[in-house]
Amino acid sequence: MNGAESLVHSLLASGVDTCFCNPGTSEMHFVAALDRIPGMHCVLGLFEGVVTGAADGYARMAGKPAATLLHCGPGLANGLANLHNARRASTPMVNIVGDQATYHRPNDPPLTADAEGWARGVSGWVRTAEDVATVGADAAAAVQAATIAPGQIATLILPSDTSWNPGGVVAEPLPRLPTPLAAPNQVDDAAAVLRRGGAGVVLMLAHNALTDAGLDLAHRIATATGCQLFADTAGRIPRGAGRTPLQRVPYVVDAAVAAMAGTRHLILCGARKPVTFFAYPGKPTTSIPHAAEVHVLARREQDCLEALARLADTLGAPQAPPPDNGARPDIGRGPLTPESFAATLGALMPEGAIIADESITYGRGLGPYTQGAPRHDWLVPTGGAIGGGMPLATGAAVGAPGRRVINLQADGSAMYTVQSLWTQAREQLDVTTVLLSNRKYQILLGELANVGANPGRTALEMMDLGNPDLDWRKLAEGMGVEAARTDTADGFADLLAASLARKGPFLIELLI
Ligand SMILES: Cc1ncc(C[n+]2csc(CCOP(=O)(O)OP(=O)(O)O)c2C)c(N)n1
Repeated sequence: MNGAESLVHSLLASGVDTCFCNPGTSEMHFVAALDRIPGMHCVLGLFEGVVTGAADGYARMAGKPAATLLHCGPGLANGLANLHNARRASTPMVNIVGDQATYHRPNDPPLTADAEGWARGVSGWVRTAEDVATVGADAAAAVQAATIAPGQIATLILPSDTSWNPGGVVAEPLPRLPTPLAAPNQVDDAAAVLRRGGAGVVLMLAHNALTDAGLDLAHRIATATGCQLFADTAGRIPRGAGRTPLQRVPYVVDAAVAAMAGTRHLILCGARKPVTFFAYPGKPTTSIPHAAEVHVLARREQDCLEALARLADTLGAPQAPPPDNGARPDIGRGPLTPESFAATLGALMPEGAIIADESITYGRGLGPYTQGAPRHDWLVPTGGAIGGGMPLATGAAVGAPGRRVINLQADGSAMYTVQSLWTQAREQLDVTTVLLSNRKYQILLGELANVGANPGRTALEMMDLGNPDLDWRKLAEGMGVEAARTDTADGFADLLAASLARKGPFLIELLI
């Protein structure tokens, strides 16, 4: 058995059975091993940003890490932005990065780069395999590291001779490391705040508090005390009928400050204290008032769900009647607007839908329209690096077969990782892409004004995607995905309904 074979066997033994790949010469033995050893689902991405973003989407839905296969430092570097998004979502992931043979590296061949250095900025665990005999053990350690709560990226760099040399040893899976519990005083402090009355108290949830069990507990606590419930920017937010609705801190600073204005106490359950995306001249950088007190019910690496359960018990919060999320909206008719678009989505999205939301400006009003829709999960590119949406949708469809993925996708962001469509076609994934074609970087037009800059011709041209116009039907069809275009609310409703009734990927170019 060579090192590559021991690596594949060890990954499978540790429960990693899906690998998003973009290989090169130094990974040929790994690819050959994938061929010989059954059980690993290999998915090709035609750019590394697709590979890493898809591994992120997969893990968010499957609840376990995928592996990626990346080619040397530059291949890893191409995938960094979506690794950044995955890191901000605390997504578990195991990167396998092929590299020069140990004895060839000193010759400084062209693809030699500081792969470890590039990996370190996004990974919680980095190791370069040094010996064929321990490659299997390295793989098991990588999986163990990736699954440390709340989840992190583990990167194993694999010199090609550790891959092809004989003497590989399959490693047994390592136990999952226990998640520390919140200390008693963390729970007691939160309970004391809530006992004084929930008005002005915000409970902000993240990680495993954002599960059905966590939402039920939070609903009990909120019903008993009157506190408000918020979700932190998170990898996956469960939503829809019967589930406690959570507020989100808006992106726009003034709206964020307004949303949090009444906060006297902020209780963090795995969440970060909310800060604005950027600083703007003369504006605050945190959305909560300065006088608000911050309490930590659970730190991100602690068991947030368990802390929430102890808090509910300490408060004696009884079972509460199910939340009323309001009725599902009717299909949006009349002119095509963000509201009619949102209403149609809320009216038609099926039970179990997965929404991969990179709608940027056009989707800001989606929350209330989709709250009463059947149960679904909401995924966003958590790190603000655009180009995450299409890969997330692709990986989510691999990680949750049988569920329909709806990718709400702004056009500018789509162009970063448009190759995702090809993977969707090849894997025949059930993804409906709603391509929101405004032919501009609309958000940046707003940002230009927010920073107080003057919109001159050159500045405006840097935010204009027209001249030439992108033809999304041709782009999609050129990658094997059927597509149709519409610029009306009725047309959107018809196309969305039709796409949901079929198998495989479909793209709706919505001229907005
Ligand atoms: C990796 C990365 N590159 C660039 C940016 C800066 N950026 C933020 S939003 C944006 C444009 C988004 O345009 P689009 O996706 O078309 O959405 P719209 O604003 O039109 O709704 C850009 C370039 C970023 N956030 N991340």
